[in-house]
Amino acid sequence: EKGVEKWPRGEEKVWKDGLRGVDKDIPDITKSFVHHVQTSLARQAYNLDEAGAYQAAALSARDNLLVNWNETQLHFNAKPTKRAYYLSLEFLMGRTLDNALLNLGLKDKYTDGINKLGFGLEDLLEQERDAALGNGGLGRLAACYLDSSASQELPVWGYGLRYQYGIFQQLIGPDGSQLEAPDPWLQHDNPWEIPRADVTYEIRFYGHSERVDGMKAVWSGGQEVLAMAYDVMIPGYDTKNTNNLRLWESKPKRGFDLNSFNAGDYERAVESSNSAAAITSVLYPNDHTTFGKELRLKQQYFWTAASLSDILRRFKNLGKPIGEFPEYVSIQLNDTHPTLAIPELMRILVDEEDLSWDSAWDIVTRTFFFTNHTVLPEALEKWPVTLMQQLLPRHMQIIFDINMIFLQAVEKKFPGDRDKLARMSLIEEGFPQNVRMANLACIGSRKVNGVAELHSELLKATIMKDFVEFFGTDKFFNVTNGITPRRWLDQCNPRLSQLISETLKLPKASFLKDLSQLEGLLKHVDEPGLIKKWAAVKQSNKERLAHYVETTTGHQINTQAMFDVQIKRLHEYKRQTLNILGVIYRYLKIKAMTPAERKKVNPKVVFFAGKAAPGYYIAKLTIRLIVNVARIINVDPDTKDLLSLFFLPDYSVSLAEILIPASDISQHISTAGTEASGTSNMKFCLNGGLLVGTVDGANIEIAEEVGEQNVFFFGHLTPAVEDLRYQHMYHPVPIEQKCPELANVINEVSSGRFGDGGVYEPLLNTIRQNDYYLLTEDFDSYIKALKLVDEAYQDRTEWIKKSIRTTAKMGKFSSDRAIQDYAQECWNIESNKLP
Ligand code: B1H
Repeated sequence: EKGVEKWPRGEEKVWKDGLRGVDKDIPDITKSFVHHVQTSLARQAYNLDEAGAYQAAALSARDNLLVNWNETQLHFNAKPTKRAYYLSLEFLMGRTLDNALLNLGLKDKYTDGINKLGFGLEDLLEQERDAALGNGGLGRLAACYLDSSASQELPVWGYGLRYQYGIFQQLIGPDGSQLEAPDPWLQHDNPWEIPRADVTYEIRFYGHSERVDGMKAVWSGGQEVLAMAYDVMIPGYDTKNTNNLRLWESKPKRGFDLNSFNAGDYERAVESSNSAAAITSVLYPNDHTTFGKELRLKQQYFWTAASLSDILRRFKNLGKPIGEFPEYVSIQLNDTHPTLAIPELMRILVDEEDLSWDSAWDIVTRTFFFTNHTVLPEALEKWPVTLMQQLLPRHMQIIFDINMIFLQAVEKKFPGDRDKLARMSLIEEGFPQNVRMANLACIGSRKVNGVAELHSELLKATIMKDFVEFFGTDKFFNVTNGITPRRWLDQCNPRLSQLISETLKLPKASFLKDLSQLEGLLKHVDEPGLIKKWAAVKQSNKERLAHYVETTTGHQINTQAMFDVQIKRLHEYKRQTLNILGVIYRYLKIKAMTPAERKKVNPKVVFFAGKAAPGYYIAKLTIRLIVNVARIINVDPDTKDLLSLFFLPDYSVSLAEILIPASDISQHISTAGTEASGTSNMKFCLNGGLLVGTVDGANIEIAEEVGEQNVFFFGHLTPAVEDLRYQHMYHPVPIEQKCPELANVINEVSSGRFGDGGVYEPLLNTIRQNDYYLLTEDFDSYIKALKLVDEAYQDRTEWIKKSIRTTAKMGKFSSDRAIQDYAQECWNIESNKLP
């Protein structure tokens, strides 16, 4: 990438032949595998275990990716091209090998080759650890977007952090509670990254900022650390285009703090080198909450500063004037986490590039685009002014300056509206004063979007209301989230993908690149042959899950039962508590039945999985309750054939890939207006699972696509929520009156039916008292919806038809569509396919 005067050096033909040499060897999988066993792993046939064989297979696949990666970079460097950058603190990538082979179109060849060498590819795939550099939906969305960008040959790079520890490993303790263990995923070799020791930047913290003339300043002193790049190859599907995800690692600057060494203070020098390495050591596991921790702010600045330096260097290689920066660069801010990029670009342009404040602000506000992912108040990022002043003195000055100029404009437009000024200010007054990152992200960006229709409307009506009045509505828009059909159909459910291909008489690549083609299934819905095969695929996926559960927990599962799944981060707003209380209700119901009545019950297996933030007490209590209810009901001879319950520990992308294809029905039951979009809802439906849910997030758009008769909606609607909460606050009605069925379930828990009832009091009290998430309001309609689900499941043929219709209408939810929305509405970039 660095501008060499003439390239290649030496003779071009020799270089090209060399490349073709690699190309030619690609199909020769066994050769490249054996080669890596011998040279990269220094092992031999007789001592190669599955872990080693995975490594060899991965290294061999990596060779293919590298060739494509290099060619892609050359291709896009050949002429000035506008690029987009996706800045995200989270990339929840999961495993890579299977995805790489599918995208390269080499899966069959590898299956054969590896067979010949005495291994099974499926077993080797299981050896890979997930790259779990994210909390949940927001991080997985970033990963899907990278896949779609590469697959559509768009010049998009991701920028993130190379955490030493991904999201924690979840264990379940003897009493049923969640325990957390570290996830040192890099202690195993990671063949999917390329260390770039030559791509480093110095990042400053602390020190002081001195104004020079006017708006300009000099920031100096403090502490400097080094950011080093690691590149992760992102192969497109059915294309040579291979994009890049650049992750930064923090390191002590070489010769770091020489002064301390010279002064003989070896210990201090070592300590500060530890503190440099600490910046990228761990992913914060507090999904949806901000903690104001200094190290997190350090992560955010370290990452945005390194990424911007890198982006600016690449831009400068084009030799264009700085004023044209937004013509070549678009930067998407994945939530407010990278918002410091806004004052950082101002600092570079004003202090280092000598631009006037106004020209700099013009460039900034044409470069950035901001996606909001939640309207929950606890997730709105705020940073204490005092902390920011200390850690980033120059940025704090810039933020104050931006604010002053902005508030003057607001005052001009809405004279005398002091409340409005206070609400729109970048600074929240109080003790301490805080910087409001969402306000900064909004005013520093060209456009602002939410992640589903309802959410984007709520954004405009709530946290962005004043900004809509000020900027006008055009700045605000919607991009409904999407998921990549490569991983979430073809990879996780190869048999369904195959069946679809046969039914549509189309190669897989056809609908995997244009998911709207699934609609072609509609005209086959009534064919008995398809119905039978469709049911058989679901059945085999249920058996695969049952096998997984049996080998990991020892429990046998009735695969004839309906599989009901809720898998997502544990959070009160997602209402796993509603689900588990519903399970108890069902259990008590069956217990009270006569044997004859029990014969009519629809057998059901309920699965939960998901992690709770380590400090989220109520969410952890919910896990404990689920686990302990399971321990009772799974061994109750009266009910165990009709109802069983599993909390599968350590939810991950890889576990989702087993659970989702196996589900008959999945639950997306957030209090209306709280789940911005949800993306697993799309994954279940794409795999022919039906959905029970509230009228929230992307559930609404799914129902619009598949028809309301194919989803099971329940609960109050968003406009009612505010009033209901008000009533709960000021005119509370005892739960026995409001919802006697639920009151009864709660009493059973409380009285110790599932182990020490006292343990759960704090959880139960959230319902008895404020009931902020309105379980008492929605419980009855929830139970009714589940009853409709049971009834619908009785007519299996009709159910399968619903399933086929659901899959058929999922085209809209491809992340390819979502990325096109961003490419056209925001980034103004074009596809460019490698020859
Ligand atoms: C979503 C987050 C989130 N919204 C803060 N907000 C975090 C906020 O570590 N933090 O500080 C981490 C995550 N995540 C999710 O984004 C929404 O809840 C989902 O509804 C949505 O589908 C997903 C992707 O847009």
